[in-house]
Amino acid sequence: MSAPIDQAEFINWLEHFGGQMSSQPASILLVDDDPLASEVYAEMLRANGMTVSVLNDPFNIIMTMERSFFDLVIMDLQMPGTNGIEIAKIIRQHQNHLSIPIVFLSSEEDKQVQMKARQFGGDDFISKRADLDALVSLIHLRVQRARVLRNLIERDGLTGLLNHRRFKERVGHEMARYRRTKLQFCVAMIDVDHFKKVNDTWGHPVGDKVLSILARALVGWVRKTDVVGRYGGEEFAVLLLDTSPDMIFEVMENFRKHFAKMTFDGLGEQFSLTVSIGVAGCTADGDGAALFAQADKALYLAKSNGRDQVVI
Ligand code: GH3
Ligand code: MG
Ligand code: MG
Ligand code: MG
Repeated sequence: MSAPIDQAEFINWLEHFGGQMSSQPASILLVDDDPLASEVYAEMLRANGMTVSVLNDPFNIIMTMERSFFDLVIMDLQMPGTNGIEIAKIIRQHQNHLSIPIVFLSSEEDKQVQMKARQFGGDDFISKRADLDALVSLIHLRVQRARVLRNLIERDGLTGLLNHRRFKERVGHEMARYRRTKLQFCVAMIDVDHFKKVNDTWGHPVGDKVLSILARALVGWVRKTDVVGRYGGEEFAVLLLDTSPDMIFEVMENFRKHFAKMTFDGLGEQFSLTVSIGVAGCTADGDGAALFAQADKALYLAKSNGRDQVVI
């Protein structure tokens, strides 16, 4: 139904605005109980342009993966008190980590064990005796494919923004971080005023174009570390980190004015639009859902007060 921006442009856009594409070094989590051997391996991978974190205690795997983002896990098969297959099972129990590639690295020659490793969520099995070039090219291939898949899963095809589900997850993570760090963050919900008229007057493709321009304008407006999502049809959401409600009010108020001055092309005729915005700041006792509800309520008030305004 909606015409996506073309593939090359989409990739470009992802690279520019936070999608992890080819240009960024692969970030690897190396899980091996042997501190010495794992450091040697890590250094070899670093020498090949990768960012490598080493985890010697496999039981900390989930905590480690929740703290930082990794493109791929390389795991030793034999570890004291557990083994790589058990740890892979644990990883795969978490929805967030369903698609991360897991490569087993082991001196294990037994084909049965190798098969079992694959059965329980391992993507590859590579011998510790295999040469480094083989490992490096395998990693690059896996990382590229995983990045493309992740972008398809997490992003909206029309605008390239994080989709509703992924955006909500991000807010959940920020909530958890807020409880640890007390660094305030805010959410804004942005809804185009009378957008249906755009479709009715100039057709759906013009409406689509407006939405992708609005998406870019929003991304350009906030800091690179802030997060912009497509919340629904013509509704967008922004997560502003380390920001108080007063600050977000001002940022969004300025955006509202900026957007109202933009003009769009409707089959040769110029037109402009306005947005209504609801903002809310995180609170110590609230959760992600409460924050969205509060921003949504503010948006509703902005609409019922006459649109083209920000309500906090
Ligand atoms: P309001 O000021 O109350 O928000 O009015 P509105 O017309 O913007 O809101 P309404 O919810 O009535 O209509 C939203 C419209 O957005 C209807 C739907 O067809 C359109 N829409 C949703 N997603 C897309 C999309 O991806 N592309 C296009 N072109 N239109 C979309
Ligand atoms: Mg071992
Ligand atoms: Mg609307
Ligand atoms: Mg709407």
